[in-house]
Amino acid sequence: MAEIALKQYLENGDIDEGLVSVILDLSSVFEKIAQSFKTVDTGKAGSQNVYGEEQKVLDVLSNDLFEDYMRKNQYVGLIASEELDGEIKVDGSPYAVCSDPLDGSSLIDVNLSVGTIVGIYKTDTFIGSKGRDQLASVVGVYGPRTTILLTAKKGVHEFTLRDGQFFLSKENLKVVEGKMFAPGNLRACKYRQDYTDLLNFWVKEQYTLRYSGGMVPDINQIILKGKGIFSYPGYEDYPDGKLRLLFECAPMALLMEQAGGAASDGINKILDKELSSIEQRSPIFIGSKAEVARCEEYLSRT
Ligand code: P6P
Repeated sequence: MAEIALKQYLENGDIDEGLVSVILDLSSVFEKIAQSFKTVDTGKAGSQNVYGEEQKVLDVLSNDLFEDYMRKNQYVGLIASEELDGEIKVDGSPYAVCSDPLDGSSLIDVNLSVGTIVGIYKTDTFIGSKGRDQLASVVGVYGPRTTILLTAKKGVHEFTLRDGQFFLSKENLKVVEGKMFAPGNLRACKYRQDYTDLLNFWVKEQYTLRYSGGMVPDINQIILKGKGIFSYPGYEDYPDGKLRLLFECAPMALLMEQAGGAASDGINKILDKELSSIEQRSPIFIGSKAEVARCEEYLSRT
């Protein structure tokens, strides 16, 4: 494959110049976040985010990079971040960008892969939006290599960082069927026979277990391997589970649907759920169409 740089790919792809500008700025944010792991303390920042979760130094640094670049981008008028309170009006510019700047930050001090999740809309408020309104989803994946999974609703493509630039490494990624599972929140089995039965199916069918505790690397693996299912249900104490609809579930769901897969909360498609609050959480079952359908079937059992 001839080396195609991200900027060239976007400009050749008939994508709005504002969206190109935002995506290129995000790629700079990802590069700097990846660089920070080599030098910055992996410890606690001594502060909490709006959810009362203890922030790591790298959480704050990643958010600062995201916020700084987006505030300075002439096309961005609204931002929201898992590390900030509510949505922040920058100006009247058309694009709205939401992010989990460093998903899975607790995995860094055990040297596991993490990522940055970003959804891009054209709106003046995220409230009332649906994931299907996103114009693009851009996910930074920090593993042995630094990569980007990107969709601007024209398929899903991977770009890899090399010598300070992102180059196209995989084009038109597709998810079909295959026996691989990333089962989250197993503690729900204490209360939910339906989820226990679903897990027993995967185990008895000898599915390959691939769960790292990082939503980004776990779903990145499903998209790159082209198969599998990631599950994170709720249960009575936490009926909506742990993962945020705006910052995590919706951007990942857009990538998965664009790759020919599906994403559901067990009943409804993630991308059709209307956002009622910035911090809204959602159960999520995301992967190949047949596996998501299987989840919905098992989880409809009482
Ligand atoms: P658990 C990381 O904290 C995260 O938000 C996702 O990246 C990941 O999929 C999930 O939580 C892991 O949750 O309950 O397995 O620790």
